[in-house]
Amino acid sequence: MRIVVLAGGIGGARFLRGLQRASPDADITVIGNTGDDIHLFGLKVCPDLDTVMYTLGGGINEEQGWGRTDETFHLKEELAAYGVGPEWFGLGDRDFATHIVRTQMLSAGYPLSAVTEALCDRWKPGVRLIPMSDDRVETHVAVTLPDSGERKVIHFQEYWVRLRASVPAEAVVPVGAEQAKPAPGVLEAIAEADVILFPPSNPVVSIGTILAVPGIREAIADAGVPVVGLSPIVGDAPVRGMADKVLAAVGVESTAAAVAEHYGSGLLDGWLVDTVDASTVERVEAAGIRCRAVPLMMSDLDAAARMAHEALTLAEEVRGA
Ligand code: FO1
Repeated sequence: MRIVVLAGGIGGARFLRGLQRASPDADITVIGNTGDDIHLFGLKVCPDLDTVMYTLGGGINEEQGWGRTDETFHLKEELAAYGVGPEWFGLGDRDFATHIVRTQMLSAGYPLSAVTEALCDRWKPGVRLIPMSDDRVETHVAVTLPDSGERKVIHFQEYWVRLRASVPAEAVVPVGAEQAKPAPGVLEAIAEADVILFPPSNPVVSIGTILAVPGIREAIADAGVPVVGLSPIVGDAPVRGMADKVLAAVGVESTAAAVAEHYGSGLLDGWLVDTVDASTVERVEAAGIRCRAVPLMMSDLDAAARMAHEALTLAEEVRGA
């Protein structure tokens, strides 16, 4: 079975590990979000691609869900001693190596998709990981700074990591997305898929950014195969992260049903909500999306595998309908 998964960072990566457990023989292609990418110290950092690569390759810091295991921060400390920041973004020594290799290859003229493939040669994640685009896309967030009252547009990482989404996101803009082209292999993988899954990743800044690349949304809608998503919102709050902050920016309430409606029946065929949200199943089905309530807390690998199994079961149900 050929499965295509649109993935952001931690939620997407952990779901993918469950999917590999639930469907060990599946041929999985991951279309990774690159809107979180940031240039720091002259290096290109791709947090979501790296989170998927390290998680599936066994190199992730399990506790925080991003960055490398067994990490040290000497380089960051040395840079700080020169007054070179930002200090708010935690790049470790082992992680730096990835960004150096990536930047070197990009400078030599390789596209990001080829660079990602080369990095994955080391990590062997067991999936084909493709960035959504080889073109530069950067998510920016419009905020009003609490101290100065100044309205400013800042990089997504500054909003997420430095400000911890503590001020309302007034707008979320995937800068460059409109001009971006899907990376080689993205549209082909979608066209050849048997099932397309949206893991419980952020619907605005992860999956929303991937869908903002012209051609990807249309290809998924036209694929003619079941498209099934899992709600990142459980009991009206995000399972992890601060998805509610960016959902508000696009006028979507922070509920499992509202996120399903936001994707819409033109895109989604099936939607899984948590058992605590069972009362919303009817509302989602009324929107033309087949819905089931199952446990959606990815507390460990077994739980993630059960979620993946439920998603594949719902996909088969949709296919047979
Ligand atoms: N998240 C944090 O909360 N603090 C950090 O200092 C931080 C550094 C970092 C470095 C490399 C990387 O690949 C990811 C990193 N993240 C960090 C996670 C990242 O900012 C976000 O969680 C994702 O971009 C959202 O998917």
